[in-house]
Amino acid sequence: MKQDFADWRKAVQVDMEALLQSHLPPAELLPRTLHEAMQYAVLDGGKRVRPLLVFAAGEVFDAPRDAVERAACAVEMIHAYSLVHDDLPCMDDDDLRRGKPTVHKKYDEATALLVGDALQSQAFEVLAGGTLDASRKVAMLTRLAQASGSRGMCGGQAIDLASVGIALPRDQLEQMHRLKTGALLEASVMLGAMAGKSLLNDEAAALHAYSASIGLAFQVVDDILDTTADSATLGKTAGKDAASSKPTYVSMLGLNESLALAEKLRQDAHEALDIFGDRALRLGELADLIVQRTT
Ligand code: GRG
Repeated sequence: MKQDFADWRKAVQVDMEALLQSHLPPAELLPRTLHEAMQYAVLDGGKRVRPLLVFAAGEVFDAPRDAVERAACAVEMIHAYSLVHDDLPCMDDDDLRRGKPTVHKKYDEATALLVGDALQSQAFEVLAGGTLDASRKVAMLTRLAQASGSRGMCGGQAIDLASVGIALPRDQLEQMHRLKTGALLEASVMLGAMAGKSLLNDEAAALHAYSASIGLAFQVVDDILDTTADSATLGKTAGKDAASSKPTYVSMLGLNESLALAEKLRQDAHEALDIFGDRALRLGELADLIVQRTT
């Protein structure tokens, strides 16, 4: 019988803590402050949604464990770097992340900048290691580079920064989120899949449709939680978007319509998985988690 979802999720989260630790430079290694701050940014915190997506997609395509683990560490390192940089005074200027002082508050701004830079390099080094054949690794490295660069997460962040105080039309708001948050979530799904058996075209299209739905749902729910949850529960400053007059789904559609949209996206995600049958059970459960999460 299949392991209960909550147990599976917990097991992946526990494994990830040890794996991330093993793929980060030891805190005793020079330069000690930088290595300690990298560990501070990555370990002991976060929902590990992106690694969970890698593991779940890897399961659909029978991917070898080591390759899945490396891909999961790589996407989480890229994600952690983005949070560290996003929290800097020149961007979102935040003091609280994952229930702890942000890296620039705990250390200083220069260290936070370097932590992000070094985590990004570390992510690609980890993904380049292991025993998958070289052509597959190059494809995975390229995918992660595209998802995190100017045509992915960084590009989304640039649009976000440029749109503060501007009422972006819905299609442009969606495009911004597709890049800023959606690209790395999709890369997590695709890397898990690419680590396993070769994908058929309709399978790649189904994963793309699934990722698009969960990516948007993730953002809609993030906007909902920003207005309905408190900072202690979220582990980051709540109410930030409204305070900085950022366009959000809640400000655009209202709370009820945003909740309905998140539910519709959850259903779309499940539909996209139909072609995989039971093999995609975990991916379906993760779509539920993304929409029903409270942090
Ligand atoms: C600085 C290049 C660069 C990019 C920053 C991801 C991002 C782009 C900024 C984070 C700001 C933010 C709150 C985005 C909304 C969605 C999001 C990514 C939330 C945080 O992700 P979670 O909820 O965080 O998965 P945990 O801590 O659980 O890992």
